[in-house]
Amino acid sequence: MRGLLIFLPLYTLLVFLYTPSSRGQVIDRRSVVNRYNPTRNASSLSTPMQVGNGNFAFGADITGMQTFQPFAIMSSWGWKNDSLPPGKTVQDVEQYRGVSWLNHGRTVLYDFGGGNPIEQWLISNPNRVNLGRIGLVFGDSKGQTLTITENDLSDASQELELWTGILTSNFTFDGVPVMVRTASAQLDDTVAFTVVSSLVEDGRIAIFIDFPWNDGKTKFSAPFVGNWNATSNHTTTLTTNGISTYIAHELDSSVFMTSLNGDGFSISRDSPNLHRYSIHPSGDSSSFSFSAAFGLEPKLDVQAAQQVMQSSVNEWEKFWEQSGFIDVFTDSTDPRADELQRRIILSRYLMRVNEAGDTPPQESGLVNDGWVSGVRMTVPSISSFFLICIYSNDSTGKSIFSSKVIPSN
Ligand SMILES: *[C@@H]1O[C@H](CO)[C@@H](O)[C@H](O)[C@H]1NC(C)=O
Ligand SMILES: *[C@@H]1O[C@H](CO)[C@@H](O)[C@H](O)[C@H]1NC(C)=O
Ligand SMILES: *[C@@H]1O[C@H](CO)[C@@H](O)[C@H](O)[C@H]1NC(C)=O
Ligand SMILES: *[C@@H]1O[C@H](CO)[C@@H](O)[C@H](O)[C@H]1NC(C)=O
Ligand SMILES: *[C@@H]1O[C@H](CO)[C@@H](O)[C@H](O)[C@H]1NC(C)=O
Ligand SMILES: CC(=O)N[C@H]1CO[C@H](CO)[C@@H](O)[C@@H]1O
Repeated sequence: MRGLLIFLPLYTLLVFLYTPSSRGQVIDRRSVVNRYNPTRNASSLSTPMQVGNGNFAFGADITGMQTFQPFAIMSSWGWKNDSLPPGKTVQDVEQYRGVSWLNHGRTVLYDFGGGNPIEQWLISNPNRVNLGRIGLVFGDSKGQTLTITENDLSDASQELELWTGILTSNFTFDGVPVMVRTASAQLDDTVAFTVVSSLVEDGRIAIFIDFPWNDGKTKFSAPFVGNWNATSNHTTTLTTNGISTYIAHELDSSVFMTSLNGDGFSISRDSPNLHRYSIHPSGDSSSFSFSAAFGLEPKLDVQAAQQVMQSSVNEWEKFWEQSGFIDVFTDSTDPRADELQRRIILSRYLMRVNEAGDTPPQESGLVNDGWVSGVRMTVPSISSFFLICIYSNDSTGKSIFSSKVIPSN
């Protein structure tokens, strides 16, 4: 009886705590998320808009592509080793030893201080490769390609819808409106675009795809990775065999494949000395959809842009709906709540694009190597902690740690 008396108030309290009405109303996640959609009117030179899936990220300029800025396309699997320093062998690399320092009474071997050129080679390798660049080409009414800059566009406005992962970019060129939609597939590493404009119908818009040389020297140069001038140090080869269209990009001993799909198009190499290819829509529609799948093997069944967009909508919605969610903003009277909520939402978007891959990279993200060695095991474990928080959900798919901050006054 005494036990019951003791436990009764506790039991009552628990019932009270778990009564749905006392847990507050369901968070309107969609409106909380989309409140913080990033918008722009010009490219940022330091911070591209990003679409991606954790294993793959694409940085976009104001056109929703990489027309004016060669932002990177990077992945969790796209790595390369530079050739060894002249006269050095794999054995030399394996035998490299850094300095030994006395640390708390014992000798600890560190990886630095072992002497160049091997030390520098180890710093530079492996390096994550910028897989390419995809942008728009503008032409005049006679079909001549124009050299233009971002200043030639007007009325630029861009919005990344965080809820769906779809980036919409509107601008006017030569008095004609253009809309570009950009998204990343979620279950493979494909980026897709839909370009809508009468310029497409008039044959005045094409797409280019280009490939940089990569080596350890540009490892830390995010958001611009790769060297676009060393065209003779690497090769690209276009294959169009009626079933598939793909470009093989070979750098030292690494080969990366870019497989293409789209509404009818023709593709040609701009020049044998360049790694730049032009893709011309062949239909007479005012809309052109195009997708590029990246991988170590050519892909026969590259998802159409429509499928990629749908995959983006489905998986992002699932992510926002089914993972843990924190709403500090709704009903809060604290003026700081809005900014805190904005940072929570944007961090979660960036974490999922940059850190939620099969092997999460260092904390600077998928497109910014940021650390000396290629692999850094401590950081994935820290990242995993955040990922566990982000992905935690109960069996019904509902958040297990939605929370609300009660206004402090
Ligand atoms: C780079 O070289 C190291 C050491 O030989 C090797 O273990 C690794 O697999 C190589 N990575 C790539 C991407 O070639
Ligand atoms: C800037 O972009 C926003 C949306 O991204 C748009 O509403 C606004 O009209 C744009 N402003 C200008 C000057 O283009
Ligand atoms: C882009 O244009 C479309 C069609 O006019 C419009 O629905 C959309 O809101 C615009 N988006 C931005 C970011 O300007
Ligand atoms: C490479 O080319 C770019 C323009 O494409 C230029 O800005 C850069 O200075 C060049 N770099 C070198 C090392 O020549
Ligand atoms: C390209 O190859 C040439 C010849 O091997 C070499 O001298 C040059 O340093 C290489 N360029 C880069 C950027 O690695
Ligand atoms: C991390 C985790 O448990 N994720 C699960 C969340 O819920 C969805 C749908 O119920 C599962 O598919 C995930 O595996």
